[in-house]
Amino acid sequence: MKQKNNMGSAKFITLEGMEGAGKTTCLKFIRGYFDALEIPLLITREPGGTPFAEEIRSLLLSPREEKVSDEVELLLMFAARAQHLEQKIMPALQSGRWVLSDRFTDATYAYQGGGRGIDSADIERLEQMVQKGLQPDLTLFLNIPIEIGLARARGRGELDRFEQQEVDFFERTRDVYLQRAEQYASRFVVIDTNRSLDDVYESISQALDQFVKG
Ligand code: T5A
Repeated sequence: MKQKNNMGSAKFITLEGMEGAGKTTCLKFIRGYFDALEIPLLITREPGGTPFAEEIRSLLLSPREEKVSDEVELLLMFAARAQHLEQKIMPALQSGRWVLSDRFTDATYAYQGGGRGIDSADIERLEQMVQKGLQPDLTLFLNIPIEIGLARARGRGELDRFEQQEVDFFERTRDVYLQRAEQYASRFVVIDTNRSLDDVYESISQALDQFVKG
């Protein structure tokens, strides 16, 4: 069931994707799409988005020898999200500005739930506490076969703490994304990015046209 963000006409869009699926590449295209329509769009990211939350991002992504507990990872994701929502996302939506977040809570269900195996009921409790009912209006999920995405991501150089995981971690992560895309079909659009960028951009344009222009 589609839930509204209750912020008047300002929309909350999220961009999700497997490693190497092309989020950063596609974000530039999406920015151009909204610029052309003269819709002011705040682009931000998770974990991160504010100076404090970006410090939490560094903690989460830096490779380290000490094992980080799965629960700590989950709590830090939501700690960063709480800060991001309070300081950046909610004020923007309340002022009528559209927001696009590069990753949001679907990533937590996918990576911490699917990848790490944390019970989704625990994630849901934190989601309710932190988001107070806020849900994205549209989620674009960039999907790619794991091996191809990892090869692309690894081609960029040094790997972060998540990119160092094994293939089966990402298989579980992607399974959850796809389950959520079915469960929340009214807000999810799955985009196959194992194609030329022109084809990917065409699919993104179609999804955005349908969402923005109805
Ligand atoms: N995380 C995050 C959680 O575990 N829980 C959470 O709750 C949240 C919010 C950081 C990590 O945090 C985890 C998930 C992540 O592991 P991130 O910064 O979003 O999240 O990290 P990345 O997945 O690495 O995202 P990026 O946008 O940096 O990388 P992408 O998606 O890999 O995108 P991009 O554009 O850099 O593409 C990779 C390469 O592929 C090429 C590009 O040129 C680039 O070289 N490429 C293509 N090549 C051929 N054909 C195409 N169609 C191509 N598209 C891109």
